[in-house]
Amino acid sequence: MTPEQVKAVPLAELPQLCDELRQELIAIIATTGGHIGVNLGVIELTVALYYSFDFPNDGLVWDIGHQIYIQKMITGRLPLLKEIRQNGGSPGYAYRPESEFERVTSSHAGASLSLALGASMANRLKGNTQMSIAVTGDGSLVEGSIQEALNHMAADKGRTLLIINDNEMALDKNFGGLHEHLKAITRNPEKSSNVFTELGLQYQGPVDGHDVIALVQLFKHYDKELDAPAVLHIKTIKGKGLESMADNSPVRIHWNFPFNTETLENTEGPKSPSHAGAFAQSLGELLEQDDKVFVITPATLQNTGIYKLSQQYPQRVIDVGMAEQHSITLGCGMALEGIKPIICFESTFLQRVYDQIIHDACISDIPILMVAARSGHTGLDHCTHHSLLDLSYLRIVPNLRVLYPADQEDLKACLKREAANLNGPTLILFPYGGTIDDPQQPLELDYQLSEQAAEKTLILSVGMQHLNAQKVRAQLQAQNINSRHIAVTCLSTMEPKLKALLQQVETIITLEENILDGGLGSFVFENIENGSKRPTILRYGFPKKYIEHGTRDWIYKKYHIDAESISLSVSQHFAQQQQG
Ligand SMILES: Cc1ncc(C[n+]2csc(CCOP(=O)(O)OP(=O)(O)O)c2C)c(N)n1
Repeated sequence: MTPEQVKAVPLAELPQLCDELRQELIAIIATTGGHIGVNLGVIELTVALYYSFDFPNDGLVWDIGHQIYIQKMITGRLPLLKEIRQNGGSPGYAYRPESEFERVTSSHAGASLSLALGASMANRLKGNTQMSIAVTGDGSLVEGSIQEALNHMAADKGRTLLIINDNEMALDKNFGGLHEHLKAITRNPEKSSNVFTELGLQYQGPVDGHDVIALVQLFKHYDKELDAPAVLHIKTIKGKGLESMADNSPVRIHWNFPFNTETLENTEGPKSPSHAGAFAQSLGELLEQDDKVFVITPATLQNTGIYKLSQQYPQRVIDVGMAEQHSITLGCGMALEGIKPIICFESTFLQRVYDQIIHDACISDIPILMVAARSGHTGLDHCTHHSLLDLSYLRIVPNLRVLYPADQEDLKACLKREAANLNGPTLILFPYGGTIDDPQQPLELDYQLSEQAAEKTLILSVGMQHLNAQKVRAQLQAQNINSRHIAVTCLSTMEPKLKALLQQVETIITLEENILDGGLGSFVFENIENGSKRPTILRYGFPKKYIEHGTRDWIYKKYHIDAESISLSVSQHFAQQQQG
């Protein structure tokens, strides 16, 4: 279906079109998995927007970009929706290269209103009168950048419309001062003032976000009359059409694996015990043993594995909502008073707090422990969700201790050790998913090195790449090339015994799930001392680009960082060396 075909539907038949889209969406997401709830909630909104405005001539930005499935369906991309979350398939979030209707590539909350306001100001400068629309959820409304944009928008004169899609949910039930305020407005719609009108903005709402005909009438009115920034507050039901799933599990209705449409049972699930599970187990023990330990997370209880702990320790596991920057500095404040804050992030969102880490925590050397789950490639998630820059931008921050435990056992030990000896800002990273293959042999860890004589060839790995490192080592062994494999876990300052080893070897092979620029290979290079005989460093990691989604196996092969590709490349290096 195309926007022109939507516009050709008689107004009275729009509810029927929405019902058909709803049934089709459920059938598709039941096979692909994905963000089912919010997309079921914005069917009428999306149809009404496309019916009333002229996109992409008018501007539309969805905050986060996880609610664009209907937009895909009505902008000629139904076949692509059926391929989301597959190797080589269409991404499950907004993706600019895919269509002129996707203004940006995104999955992080908070950017929509600044983008819309910027576009609106630019249009005015050019003498154009297009509408510029941002749609944000009530959970994302908390984000600092949206608040900054709201403040600015109140001082602007353009045709910018902020639509708040209030379904009273973020990942789980929403909470907090703004949430209570939206609820109070909903209870008492006659009251003429609220936070938006007090800011000087036009406000309308709350409006039934499932009444597609009323929405069209409202949008047509805005299109004709709007001459100043406005806020439209709509109420929707997250998961409309799948209420029984929504009622039973707010978290499943947010994002779900493929499921059976009759029984609503999931037909797929996680494939192996995850690092997040191991982390949560160890964190639970810390909470039990030490009442000075407090956990903070910015709306990422699920992906960090600590959801159950938040129910067990409601006073000491604190979800601050979608407020990444605040979460770090809140932890610093607690640490000033002798509390041991453990701030749990999904690694991709840690990018939002670089200055809080540097300025609020590290310059003052404040003892906080940050833990970031899903560092590295995050599989079938979006290119914006991978954390392939982690080593490059974090290991260089002065005063920050950066650790990347080698496996799940090491992660548990690392958490306990660091929490017990916390005397400065510390960050523990761990990867997405779990370890499917067990290491062939016990791992040699950088902080436990024996004085074993150096081999001429050293293989160094970070995180799950230790599995491939062991395979590469075995392959070399088969070619009579002896090597030693060490898992590097401390990325901020190299362990002294490892540093000493670097000065003695001829070849160093580094394996990492990070871009090569600034990653493990660079760390090794920086630790070769002036005057040492320079070893050859063979580096294997991702190129400096935004990597697409895909299963780890598929992506590793595509970028030649799987065991076979690395073994082949390393063997070619040694063969050339022998010839030369
Ligand atoms: C900066 C950032 N922090 C956290 C997330 C993870 N996340 C994805 S969706 C979501 C909840 C969004 O709530 P809301 O904006 O109300 O949208 P809806 O409930 O309609 O899905 C969260 C926390 C994110 N995408 N971006």
